[in-house]
Amino acid sequence: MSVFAKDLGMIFRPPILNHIVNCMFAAALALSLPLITAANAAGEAFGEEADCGTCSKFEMIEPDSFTMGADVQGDQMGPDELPAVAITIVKPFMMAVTQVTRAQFSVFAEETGHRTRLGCWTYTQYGWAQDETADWRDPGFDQSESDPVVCVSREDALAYIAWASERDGATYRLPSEAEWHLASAANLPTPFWGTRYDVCNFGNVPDLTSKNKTAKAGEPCDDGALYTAPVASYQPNPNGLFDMIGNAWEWTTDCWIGSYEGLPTDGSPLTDPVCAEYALRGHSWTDAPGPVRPETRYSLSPIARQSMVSFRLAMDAPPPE
Ligand SMILES: [Ca+2]
Repeated sequence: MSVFAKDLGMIFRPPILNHIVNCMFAAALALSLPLITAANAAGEAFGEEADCGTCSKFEMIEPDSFTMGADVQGDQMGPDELPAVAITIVKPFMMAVTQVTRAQFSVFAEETGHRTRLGCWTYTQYGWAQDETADWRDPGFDQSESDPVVCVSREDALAYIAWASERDGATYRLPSEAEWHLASAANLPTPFWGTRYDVCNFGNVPDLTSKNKTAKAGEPCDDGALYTAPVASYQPNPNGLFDMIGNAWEWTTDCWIGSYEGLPTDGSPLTDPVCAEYALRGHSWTDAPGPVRPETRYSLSPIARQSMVSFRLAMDAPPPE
């Protein structure tokens, strides 16, 4: 079930009512739902600006039990995937259908004046390097407004989330790593895309397009993208989420300790009040060790920015009516 946050009966706030109304209108159109609630009560006109370009659309992820990691390191598996942890997520949650786009982040940056300290780890003609002139607006390659925003630190992501939550009267957050794992369909016995020859149908990965150009190795297929691709350019995963493999790594809530030791079994994140690095998932358009796998982990300082890193929103599911 696809829904917009605005359609979930969130708390409505007068200063953002017009925006919410617009988003509800677009959501209702998409879902053929009746237009109801706060907007009518407030006497606002519907549909004058049915532009939901800055809203995020969500999918409900149903609860499940699954194992994350392994007790014995297998082929293609990093040592950071040890040990096996039996996870049971008992409540549904919501995951944004796409990564946050440049267009969405631009609105945030313009409205808040949020400053991203210049500098980003970018791909140059000499390989990967810190470019002190690069930032999310200029990550070292051309992007469309529909591409995922990159060169955003975890702190930038949290600032966006706080702003978007206030705007929408919602409580957005990053997903925990276990939630990301479940949402990415990594609990399935085989990759959702089938074989390595098929992964290009489901994501922008290091591939034959990028091999020996922006990636040393590549999957044996062609997705047509050297750098990032517009979000939702490829087929969604079984949960209706786009780019859950490739395009850009995604920040999670979890503190990174280099293993799953002590990972909570209820799907909540591993936390540490003094956390030097946080976990990311999902791969990107460029190299990562081994074939692309949804289980592969990555870690970065919360202030690090890289041109292969983005994020997507998550939130708790609304209580059943
Ligand atoms: Ca590619």
